[in-house]
Amino acid sequence: MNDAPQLDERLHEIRERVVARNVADSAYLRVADEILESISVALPRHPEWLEDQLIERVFEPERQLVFRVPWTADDGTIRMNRGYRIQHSSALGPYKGGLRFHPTVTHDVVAFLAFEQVFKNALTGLSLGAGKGGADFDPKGRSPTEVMRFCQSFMTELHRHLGATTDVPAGDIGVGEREIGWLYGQYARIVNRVEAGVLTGKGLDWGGSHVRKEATGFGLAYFAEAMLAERDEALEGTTCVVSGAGNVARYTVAKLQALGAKVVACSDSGGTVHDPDGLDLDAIVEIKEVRRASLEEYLQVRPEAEHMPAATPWSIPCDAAFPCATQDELDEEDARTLVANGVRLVAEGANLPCTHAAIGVFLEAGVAFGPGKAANAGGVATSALEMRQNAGRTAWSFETTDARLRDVMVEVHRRCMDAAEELGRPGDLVLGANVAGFRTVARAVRALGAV
Ligand code: NDP
Ligand code: 2IT
Repeated sequence: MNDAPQLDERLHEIRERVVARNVADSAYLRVADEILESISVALPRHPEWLEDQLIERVFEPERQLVFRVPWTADDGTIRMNRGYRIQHSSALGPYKGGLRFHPTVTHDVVAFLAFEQVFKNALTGLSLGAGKGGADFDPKGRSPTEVMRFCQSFMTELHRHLGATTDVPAGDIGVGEREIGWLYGQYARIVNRVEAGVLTGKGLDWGGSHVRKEATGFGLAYFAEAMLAERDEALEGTTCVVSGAGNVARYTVAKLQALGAKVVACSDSGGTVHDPDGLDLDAIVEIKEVRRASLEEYLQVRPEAEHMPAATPWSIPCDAAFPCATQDELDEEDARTLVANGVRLVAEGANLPCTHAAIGVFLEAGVAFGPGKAANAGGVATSALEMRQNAGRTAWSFETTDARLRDVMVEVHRRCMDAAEELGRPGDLVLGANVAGFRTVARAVRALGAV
C-alpha cells in the first residue's frame, strides 16, 4: 500500500474504505491517492462532494468484466489468456478507452487506466464516459494469423458488452489499426450490423478518422506548446527526448520535428537509440511499424547513432522530455538526472509514466510538468471526433480534424490552468487536471441520482 497522502481529515475515512475495497490494486490506489490529494485542496469550495458517498461512487467502477480468451496457435495447440474490460463511468457518455494487449496486463493495470480515463475524458469536454480493457496476451513472436485469432476470440466474448452508445474501445499498447480491424470485423460479423461507431482507431477506408493515428502524439506536442507559451517559450530550437517507439512516441517525434525541435532519442523494450543529429523518423517507422523489429536495427540506417541496450533516454541532456512508453518508466533518480541536465518541460504521453516521487522532483524544481490525463488526451479526443463522424456518416479532412484536435488541447490546457489558478496554485497542472476532471464528473454523477 502507498504512504497515506496529506488529506483533509474528512477524507481519511473515505480513503480507508477505498483502500479496503481495492487492497490488491496498488496502481489504482496511487491514482486514488493523487485524486484525493487534489480533492482535499478543492474541498472547502465543494462541501457537496462529501454528501451521498459521491467521492466513493466516482471512484468505484460501474462494472468490471473478466473473461477467458481461448485461441489456437499456429501449431494447433489451444492457448488461453485472461481478458478484461472495466466500464468505469458512463456519467458523461458511453464508456470510452483503449484495449491493451501486453503480458504485464493485470486487473490493477486495467483498473488504474480506466480510472485515469474518467478524468482525462472529462477534461476533453466531448461527452465521453470512461473504460479500459485488454488482455495479458503477448503479441511478440506471434504470427499475424495467431494475433487475428486472438482478436476474434477476445471480441467473441466482449461484443455483448459493447455498442456505439454503450462502450466504445480503441487501441493502446499492442493494439493498433491492424488489431482494431480484426476486432471490428469480428464484431460486425457477430452482430450482423455495420456499426462503425463501436470502435475507434479504424482505418480510413472502413470508417476511421483522419488524424486518429497521429492524435495522441500530435496532441501531446500541442499541449507542450501551450505549456511553453505560458513561459513565453516555444518548442522551436529545443532538444527533446522521447521514450517508446510506438504509436504515441512516433507521432510525438513527428510533430515536435515539424514544430522545429530536434528529437535526439527514443526507445523500445530493448533499449534507447541516441542520435545527436536528430532522429530519422522514416527509419523508425520502417523498423517498428512495418517490420515490427527492434530499434537496434536503427544503426543499420544511421551507423553514427548509438544504441544503449536496456537503457532509458533520461540520462541524455535535453530541454524537454516526453515519456511515451508505459507506466513507471521514469523514477525519482531519472527525474533528478533530467533536472541536473537542465530539463525545462516534461509532458506525459503515456499513462502514469512518471512515478509519484519523480513528479515531486519536477514540481519542486520548477519544471513545467504536464500530467498524462491532460497531455495525452488528444488520442481519446480524436476518438470522440471519429465517433461524431461515424454518427453523422461523414468524413472530415485531415486539416479540419487536426485543427479541432489542436483547439481541444488548448482548451484542455486552459481548463487545467484555470482550476489551478482558482485554487491558488497557478501553473500546477497536476492539481488543475485532477480538480477540473473530478468536478465535471462529480457534477454529473450528483445530477443523475442514485445510479
Ligand atoms: P504501442 O504498443 O504502439 O507502443 C508502446 C511502446 O512502448 C513500444 O515502443 C514498446 O516497446 C514500449 N513499451 C511498452 N511496454 C513497455 C515496457 N513494459 N517496458 C519498456 N518498453 C515498453 O503503444 P502506444 O504508443 O499506443 O501507447 C504508449 C503509451 O501511451 C501507453 O501508456 C498508453 O496507455 C498511452 N496512450 C496511448 C494512446 C493511444 O491513442 N494509443 C492514447 C493515450 C495514451 P516494444 O516495441 O519493444 O514493445
Ligand atoms: O489512454 C488512452 O487515452 C487511449 N488509449 C485512447 C483511448 C481512446 O478511446 O481513444
